[in-house]
Amino acid sequence: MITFIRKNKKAVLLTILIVLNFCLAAWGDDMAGGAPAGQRQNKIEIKDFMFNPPTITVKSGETITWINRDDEPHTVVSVGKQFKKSPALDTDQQYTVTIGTPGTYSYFCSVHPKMTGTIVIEK
Ligand SMILES: [Cu+2]
Repeated sequence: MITFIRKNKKAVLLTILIVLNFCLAAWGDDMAGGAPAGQRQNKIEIKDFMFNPPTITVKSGETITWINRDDEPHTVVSVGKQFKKSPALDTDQQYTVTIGTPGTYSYFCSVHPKMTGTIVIEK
């Protein structure tokens, strides 16, 4: 009986640890976002020389943030110079733009011009 209780205690402790871990992970995610609550996060990850997602649709005035997950530097440059180009982004560096005018915006990485992406701005 005593061994059963001991084992049970271990299981309870383990469960608490797992739940705590989950909470911390969620909290960490929130902190990384940095945007006020209620605002949609439009994130584009740069990984393996690709913009992911390659096409993103956002509402006018919302922010769009790129984050470089590669070890190589990348940039974000509007094909039609419709928004300010980013500096070279090192690993884990971010770049954010806000576009107000609805339309379709193509962009590329000036270091690797084959890397392309599209932003669709809705009203
Ligand atoms: Cu690049």
